[in-house]
Amino acid sequence: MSAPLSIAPLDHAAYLRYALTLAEFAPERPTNFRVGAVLVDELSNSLLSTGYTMELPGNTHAEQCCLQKYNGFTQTPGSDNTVPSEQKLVLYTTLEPCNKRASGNTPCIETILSFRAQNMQISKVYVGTKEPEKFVGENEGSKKLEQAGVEYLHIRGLEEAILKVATAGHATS
Ligand code: HJL
Ligand code: ZN
Repeated sequence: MSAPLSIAPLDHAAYLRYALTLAEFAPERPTNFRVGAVLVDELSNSLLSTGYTMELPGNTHAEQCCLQKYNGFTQTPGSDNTVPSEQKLVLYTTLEPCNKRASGNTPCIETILSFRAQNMQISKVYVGTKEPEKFVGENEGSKKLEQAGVEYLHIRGLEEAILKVATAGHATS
């Protein structure tokens, strides 16, 4: 997928709003959050992949779906998948990527960093809000990204809307 977008280059709030529209496709469940994610080449301003919670079969996260789909588009057996120098991969996600999952599944931080091992460096992660301390205590996702040299940027203004979508289906107390 590489589509021209009507989103202006570096309009981070617009990309996050787009990710939020994707989050609304996720099923409502009391045991996780509904999240949307978008992978963009920041240099050409092209959309590379999208994902939302449980888009792919199984108990999948938005970032995981987005990156797994991108891998599916680009991976040709025997080919070099290095990000060309004219590309700069950045990930937008409505919620801070997870560093620990209550299910014990692979956290999205590991998936994001594993892209680097395949020479597909994700330079920046733009996030709409931190993960609420509901399922796994404090999420250290942002810290782990920064420690690994991936820029982590909180884009402000959509927190309330993002949490409303993320927690739909949760019991109110
Ligand atoms: C992010 C997602 C999603 C979460 N976070 N960034 N993207 N669902 O698509 C984080 C939350 C975990 C719970 C339950 N949610 O999802 O901490 O069952 O959903 O592995 O810890 O873990 P599982
Ligand atoms: Zn995750």
